[in-house]
Amino acid sequence: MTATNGERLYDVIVVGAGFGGLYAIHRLRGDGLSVLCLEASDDIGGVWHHNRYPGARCDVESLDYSYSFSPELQQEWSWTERYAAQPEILAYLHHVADRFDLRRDIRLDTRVIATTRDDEAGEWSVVTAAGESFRARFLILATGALSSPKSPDLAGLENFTGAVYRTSSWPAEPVDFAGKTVGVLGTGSTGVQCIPEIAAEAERLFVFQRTPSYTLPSGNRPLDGATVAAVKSRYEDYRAELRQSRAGIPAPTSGEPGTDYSREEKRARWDACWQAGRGMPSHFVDSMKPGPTNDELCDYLRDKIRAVVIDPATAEALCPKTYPFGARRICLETGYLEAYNRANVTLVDLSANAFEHFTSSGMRAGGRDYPLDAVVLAIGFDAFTGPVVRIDIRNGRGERLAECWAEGPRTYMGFMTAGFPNLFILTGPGSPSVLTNVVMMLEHDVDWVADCIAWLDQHGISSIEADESAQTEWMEHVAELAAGTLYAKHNSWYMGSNIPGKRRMFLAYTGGYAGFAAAAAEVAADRYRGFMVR
Ligand code: NA7
Repeated sequence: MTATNGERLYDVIVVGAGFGGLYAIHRLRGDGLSVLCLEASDDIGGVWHHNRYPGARCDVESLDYSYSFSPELQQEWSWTERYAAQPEILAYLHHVADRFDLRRDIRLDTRVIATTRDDEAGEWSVVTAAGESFRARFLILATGALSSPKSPDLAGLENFTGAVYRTSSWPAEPVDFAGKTVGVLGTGSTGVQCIPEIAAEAERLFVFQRTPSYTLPSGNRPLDGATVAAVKSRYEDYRAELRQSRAGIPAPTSGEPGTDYSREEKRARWDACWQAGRGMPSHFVDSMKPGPTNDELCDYLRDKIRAVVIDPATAEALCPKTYPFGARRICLETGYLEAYNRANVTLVDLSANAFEHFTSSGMRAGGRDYPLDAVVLAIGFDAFTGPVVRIDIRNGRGERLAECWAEGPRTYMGFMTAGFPNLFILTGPGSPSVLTNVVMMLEHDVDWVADCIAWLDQHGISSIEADESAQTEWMEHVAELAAGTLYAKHNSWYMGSNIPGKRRMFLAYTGGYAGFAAAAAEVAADRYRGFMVR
């Protein structure tokens, strides 16, 4: 097809070649559509390409955090660990790209910086950093929820003459910390993963902590043949069960509230979860809700920290006290707490010794200088909206999406935002997104979008967009559900509160995968109720 300006017109342009983008190419191509995938990086893999810091690992089990669209792929790929490390996940994505011959539709080193809708032509014009332009009838942002790193708002960092590493864009070549004094900033999921690895290598490690995290032992281990074979023998049924769940991951539960049990009985149950590396959040049905069971679980987890970390002052500083378990993302760890028992590791509590600035040779906090050879920034992401608004997206009326979202993102079911026809977002704000097994969620969203495009084409409809009132209703529903959770009462990247100036609101749908998928299917079956077609 040819665009109105004489360029080639693709049916669909997909932005991003991570888990979502790769499956989108496969599915849309299978539907007979022409697809072009534009990827900013020099290779595929999305966040799994960039986040190659030491210790990087998924916090969803590998047998679950993998594609289900191909039974053959599912059978032929064998994960080696319960929680796959970054190199194995990246190798899997490369395998998928090769096996399904996806690379021929991907342009690497092609960063999309702007896109404008031409309403008359019914085309999206996409402009890249190199000044190239491409056109398509539909645009799909497969840009991920956690792919836009938070900018380092750290005074004096530009004066620091040592090495600065960002976990979110770790160098491809090996980094050698042997003999070095290293400082790590950030103790979220990423910091918790890389700190034990760096501690084992560096001469000296200072961990600069602003807010401590609740951590659970991951219970990671090599996957034995019998476990893998048991899942593979019934993979379709297993996936179907996950699709009926809240988060798309197994959540073993007693089905009972903790309030039915004494403190000692609860602690005995939690000890079993701690040993197994499984089931802590879900064992009691009220563990993750405000109330006495959650309060007791917080006490239990703080006692665990005190039991593992030998130095009492360090243990106390590592105990989260300003927010409850479940209000922020739970961090799975391997050797994290134990790392603080090493003679070469020092925790610097920035809540008591405030960060002042970087110097040419290190960092100053709480009136003290910390000489450093290298700094590792594990300071997080501008979640959900960052990857979308960093592209200059304009509709046919010249309105910028970033401005439309200035008071917070607005979508209908995460898929589309009113006023921007034929622009789809995978795992967009207002969808269950990062509260689920994201691979399952992405497959769902790709299928929903592909089915929608197929329906539009069958009916000779050229344009679809979210209806403003359906969108308002959806966002109110999202806010209403979130208001009853622990998340809404505390600060985290889920709330956008880690980014200065970002509107504070809960950015995901907390109603769970199964309910969301059922609602999305119902909307589609009802001729895309809540969307306007032309
Ligand atoms: P997170 O969970 O946002 O953690 C970032 C950490 O960095 C957190 O401890 C922050 O402290 C800290 N931080 C951020 N800015 C600063 C400054 N300026 N000074 C000191 N410390 C700072 O990001 P992660 O990458 O760990 O995890 C994100 C998700 O990615 C993860 O859940 C996985 O799903 C994948 P704060 O809490 O703001 O006080």
